[in-house]
Amino acid sequence: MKKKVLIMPALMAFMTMILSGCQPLMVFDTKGPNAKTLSNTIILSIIVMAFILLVVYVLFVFMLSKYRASKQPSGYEPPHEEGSTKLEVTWTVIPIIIVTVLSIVTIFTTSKVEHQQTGYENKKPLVIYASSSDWKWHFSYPEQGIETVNYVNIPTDRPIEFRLYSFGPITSFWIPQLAGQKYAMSDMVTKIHLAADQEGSYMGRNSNFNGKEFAQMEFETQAMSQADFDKWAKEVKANEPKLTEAKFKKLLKTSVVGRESFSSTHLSFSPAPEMDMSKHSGESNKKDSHNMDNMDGMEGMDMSK
Ligand SMILES: [Cu+2]
Repeated sequence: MKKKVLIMPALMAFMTMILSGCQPLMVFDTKGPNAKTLSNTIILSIIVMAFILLVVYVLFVFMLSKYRASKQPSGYEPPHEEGSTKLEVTWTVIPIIIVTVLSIVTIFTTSKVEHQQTGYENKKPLVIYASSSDWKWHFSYPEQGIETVNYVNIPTDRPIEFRLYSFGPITSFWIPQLAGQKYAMSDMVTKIHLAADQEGSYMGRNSNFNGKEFAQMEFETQAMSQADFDKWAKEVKANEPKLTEAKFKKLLKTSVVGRESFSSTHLSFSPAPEMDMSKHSGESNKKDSHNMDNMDGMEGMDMSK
């Protein structure tokens, strides 16, 4: 009995470690509105689950002591008892309420983080294409006309829209302190919305095991002021080499590389799969934004591929 009571806090501590992505509590140390929403949902779920466990353990102790072996004569048979409607209703309704409440919270959270953050509606999001290949991350900035490998710089106080896809197997894009994870696939683009409230360096990684150098698929996300960001982008544009198709192909083949910067993007010769939506929607191949916006509703369908 005593042992079981001790297992619970140990298990909770272990779960916290797992949920925080190994680095203790990183998921709860949020630096942006979307991450904050997700973190609050996780904390609420943990509180609800801890409360359920508490009730179960209290009932467990109560039952054990109330119905423990007593000094009845050996031939004693307890009176036959019919099922209790009151109890049946109680232990059916309570789980339904718990699941309903958690479902509603989860639906609201998911819907909230799928859209632009509250407080940032008036700002135009900065679009960054984040594509993965074995085993690295490519970040293309169409607005700035630059590309980086294994690191991404973003301005603070501006919504960021990452458009994810992959040059190889499915990977998962995850910056724990800024947003939840989302899959990057080879034939379509998924979007992740986030914003950084504070300047700082945040770890990002692939959270979907995809092979030998999976552990190397980390990148640094550096959030800086808009002025610093503009200065950095200008410097990359002026000083770094152009990304040619040959160079890009070679880069895709190399398994592990460090940080790299280029003054042009691969989008010109190797466009993101969102450009060819005809495969998915059956509509003609249009690049208009309306067509791209339709993708949100299609993700469920496409995930089955
Ligand atoms: Cu697809």
